[in-house]
Amino acid sequence: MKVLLASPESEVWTSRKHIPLGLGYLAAVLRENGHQVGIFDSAIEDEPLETVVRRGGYELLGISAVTPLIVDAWNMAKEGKRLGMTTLLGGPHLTLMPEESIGPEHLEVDYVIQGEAEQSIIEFVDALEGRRPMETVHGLYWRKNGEMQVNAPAGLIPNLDAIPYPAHDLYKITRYTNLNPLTDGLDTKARAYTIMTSRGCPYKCTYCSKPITGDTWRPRSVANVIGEWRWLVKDLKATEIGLTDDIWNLKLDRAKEICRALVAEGLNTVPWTTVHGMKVNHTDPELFKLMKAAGCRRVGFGVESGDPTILRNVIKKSQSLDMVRNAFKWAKDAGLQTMGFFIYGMPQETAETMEKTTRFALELDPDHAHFMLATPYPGTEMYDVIKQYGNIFANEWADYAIQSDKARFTMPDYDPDLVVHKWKEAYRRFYLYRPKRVWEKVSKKSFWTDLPGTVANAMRFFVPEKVKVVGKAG
Ligand code: B12
Ligand code: SF4
Repeated sequence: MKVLLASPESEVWTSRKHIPLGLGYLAAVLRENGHQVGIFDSAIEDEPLETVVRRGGYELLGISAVTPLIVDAWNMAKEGKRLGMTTLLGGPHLTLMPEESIGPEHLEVDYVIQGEAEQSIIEFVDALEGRRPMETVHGLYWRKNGEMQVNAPAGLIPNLDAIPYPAHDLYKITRYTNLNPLTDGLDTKARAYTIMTSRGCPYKCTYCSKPITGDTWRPRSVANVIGEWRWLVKDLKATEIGLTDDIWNLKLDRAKEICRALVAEGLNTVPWTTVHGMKVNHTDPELFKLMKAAGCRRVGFGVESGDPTILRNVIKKSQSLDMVRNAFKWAKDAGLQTMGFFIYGMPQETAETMEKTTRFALELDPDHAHFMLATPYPGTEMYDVIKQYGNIFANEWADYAIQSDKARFTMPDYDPDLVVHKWKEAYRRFYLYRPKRVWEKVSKKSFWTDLPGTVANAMRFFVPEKVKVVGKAG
């Protein structure tokens, strides 16, 4: 079958210019099973979908969506139906809310697959071509005689070494800018690929939506990881690599083994970063030294809060402030750039707790700080708590994007205006009010070459908003 796997154009995530790894995995299994497959990533295409579909003669359109992009995905499915294609949706949002897209309001969607789909998509294409009953396709939501049918779930893939490497060769790699200009990218002109060395995470942070990869950590073997890394470096000429695991360093020994193997294989010439962030309590000084030797340039850490009570009881991060301090110190001592992720406005947050977070960011002083507004994704504990005690403002799924600068909910004794104020203030205090930081920014070439972007960000974060602030704001 001729299958086009697609990522919709984002109206909410303008800076995204990185490869859609999940589609690469699906493309690889489809290809391995004899199907003709293409990847259409709207973020970087220079032709309309229609042109690509007609030229390739594609019959099936498989669209991926995270929550903020689901409306874009439905629109793309409408276009697919107009072109006479069968439409299939999958990805994080569809795993959380599969029924929404197969209901009567979305007849543009023919099928939904829930969860990791490397096995189900092959079963599904087999069923479409009449080689097995549709009822036997795992994780499938579909309509039979107008009624919704829900098949048996797919479950997590136990042995990740058994699936092929993502079809990295199908990405139009020169069109991607970098991993993420806001946080992870080292070089905006890089041939930047991503790699996932494990899936899943046993922690249960209350804001984290991990519908796809789940709670069971499943590592790939070191040999399997190194094989893909070698392909990226030697054959595909990667100039930057991003690790996108939920938690690649869960087992310290394995993380060190990967680093040693990168050195032994001479693959440490291409710089890499930890995109999603590392968990601070699974680190030691030796790990960072090995990472540095293995080519790592920058490490990200989920710090989240500077208030121990919010960290322990509200976020349930299972890490202490001292663990965070140690990890930053060890990483800096090893000569790595650091990046911190911080959240503003979790339930129960006050001016005091958010002030502690800002002060903690200033104390840690990472090379890059990424301050985010708390966002209640469906399926998280945070979402359930707010649904029970508060009120979620988001009317549309697009409001769930980090880029929309609005508080997303309110609760008793919680001030959403104050949250936005403290969040923006954190950017100003970290980047604007310190001469060292201002100099770092203006002395970078990108500051001047991307002047419109620079000005837009400055307006967004650095112009103080007029807001009535309740409580003590640091
Ligand atoms: C790395 C990452 C990023 C990086 C991407 C960098 C890069 N170069 O890849 C950055 C920082 C840019 C990023 C941005 C965002 N991210 Co992000 N990200 C991730 C992370 C950690 C890994 C993604 C990945 O590589 N997955 C690997 C592949 C194998 O998984 P997959 O893509 O889900 O694909 C599988 C299935 O979903 C399914 N599938 C996928 N597509 C399709 C399509 C069809 C037709 C079918 C049948 C099946 C199917 O099959 C695939 C193979 O098993 C995930 C967490 C996670 N564990 O997945 C979060 C995650 C996907 N991100 C998330 C979010 C919220 C975002 C943002 C929306 C943030 C925001 N609010 O703006 C943006 C959206 C960007 C965008 N337009 O896609 C959430 C999504 C939650 C949700 N409810 O949708 C996740 C799950 C994190 C979390 N735990 O909360 N992200
Ligand atoms: S935030 Fe990170 S550590 Fe916490 S549950 Fe999600 S993936 Fe795991």
